[in-house]
Amino acid sequence: MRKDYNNCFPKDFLWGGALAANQAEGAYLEDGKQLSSADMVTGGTKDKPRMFAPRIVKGVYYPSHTAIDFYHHHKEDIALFGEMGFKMLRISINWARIFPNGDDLEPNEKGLQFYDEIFAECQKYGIEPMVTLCHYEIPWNLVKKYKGFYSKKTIEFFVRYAKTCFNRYKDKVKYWLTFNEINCATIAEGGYNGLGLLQKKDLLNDELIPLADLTDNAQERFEALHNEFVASALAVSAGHKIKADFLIGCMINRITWYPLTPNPDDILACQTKNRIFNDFAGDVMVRGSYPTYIFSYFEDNNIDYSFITKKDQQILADGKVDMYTFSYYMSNCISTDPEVEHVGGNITGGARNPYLKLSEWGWHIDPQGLRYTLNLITDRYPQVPIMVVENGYGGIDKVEPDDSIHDLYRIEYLKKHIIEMQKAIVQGVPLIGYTSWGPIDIVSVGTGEMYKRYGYIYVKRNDDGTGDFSRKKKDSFYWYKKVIASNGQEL
Ligand code: BGP
Repeated sequence: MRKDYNNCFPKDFLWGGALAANQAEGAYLEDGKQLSSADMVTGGTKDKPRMFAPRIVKGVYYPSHTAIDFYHHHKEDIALFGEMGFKMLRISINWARIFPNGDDLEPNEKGLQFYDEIFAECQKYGIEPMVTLCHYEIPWNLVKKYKGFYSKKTIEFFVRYAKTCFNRYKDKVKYWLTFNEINCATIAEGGYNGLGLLQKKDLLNDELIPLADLTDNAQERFEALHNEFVASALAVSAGHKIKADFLIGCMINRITWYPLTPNPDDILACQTKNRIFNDFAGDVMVRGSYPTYIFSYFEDNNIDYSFITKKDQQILADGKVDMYTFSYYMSNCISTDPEVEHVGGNITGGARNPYLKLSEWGWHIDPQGLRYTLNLITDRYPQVPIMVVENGYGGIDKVEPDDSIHDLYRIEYLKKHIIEMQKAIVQGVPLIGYTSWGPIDIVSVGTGEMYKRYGYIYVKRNDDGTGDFSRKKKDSFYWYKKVIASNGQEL
């Protein structure tokens, strides 16, 4: 019998929110932590605006130097998540807290203790943690010494770090993600993504790197991505040995692409875009092998793929992920006509879809696109459960004189996306959870600033460095609490 729309979320559906260490924690050199790649990249230039890089605003470094000081406010923040009724909190562990230089032989106990505390707080409120091991940052030393994941050595360091976390937290954490939005490395601008794939030539000192000085080399980028796949697969296999019931997932940035017109040129261009950006990484990680279409892409782009060895192929086949997780903020259009209007940024940009509204950042708002994407994923990987681990509305919030914040646009955005998830579930999508992005305001990855806010909880922290870090509930706080309490029935 067809499921009832109003009552379709599974009883144990994992409602919650998602954060990343470098966008929230601050305390960037505290308790033994050393620099991470996210601490080191500055803004872009006027012609080449920054993407995925912190920025210095009047002497205040964003995101990771201070951020919202989650490092010292986590008890208060997790209590607020508990009050909203969260079933799950997705965080990332900052690798440089655990292995400050990346290649250390022993972990930093103080760093490990910090996440012990986080998980203890989660437990207090019955919140299931989900951990991303690498969310857009690696220890800076690995970038300098080894060129990040371009070196096979970094695979070894990542696996040591992953095993350390698995062993330490195995009784507290069941859900793990290896790399955040790993597929962004298929695009030049997303290539370094805090993963240290690119670096300035002749890097000698710990100097901040302007984006414009980063170099891109597709050969190195795809080799580094391959090494991440191998590192991820080795971690999956090691994780399952440590605890058989771990659920370890891939995390893909899904920007669903539509052809702007029925012109076959647009349709084929769109197919290529979807294959390389949306499908490739998931295919490797869920199916355990490189898809055939990628080889002609490599050949067309003069990429020598002899780095895919027999041994690595076996590692990929042995380390398939248990679940498919993804972020979804928007869809985009592809056009082969250079004259058409384009909106959005480097990764997030595409041809303007006349049927959709845009966010303040030029992102197409497309709730139905989420259902379409969920259906595509289910058709492609019917064997694994699915989670939406990022989705949300980044906007400019206004604090009223009485400290209230009426973020109805955010409620509207989330509500429409949740309705489409309902429909997808009714259509048979095995969706097990939803962690919306930035449940508390954090530093934006795209702008490096605070004024693009996603939270249900407002953080009084401004880009000029003012603000006392106090937290306030927005209207969406009460709304999301109701959504969770009613298991998605009251929207
Ligand atoms: C995703 C990242 C997040 C996050 C989000 C929103 O790509 O995984 O780290 O920040 O996008 O992007 P932004 O902060 O640019 O609005």
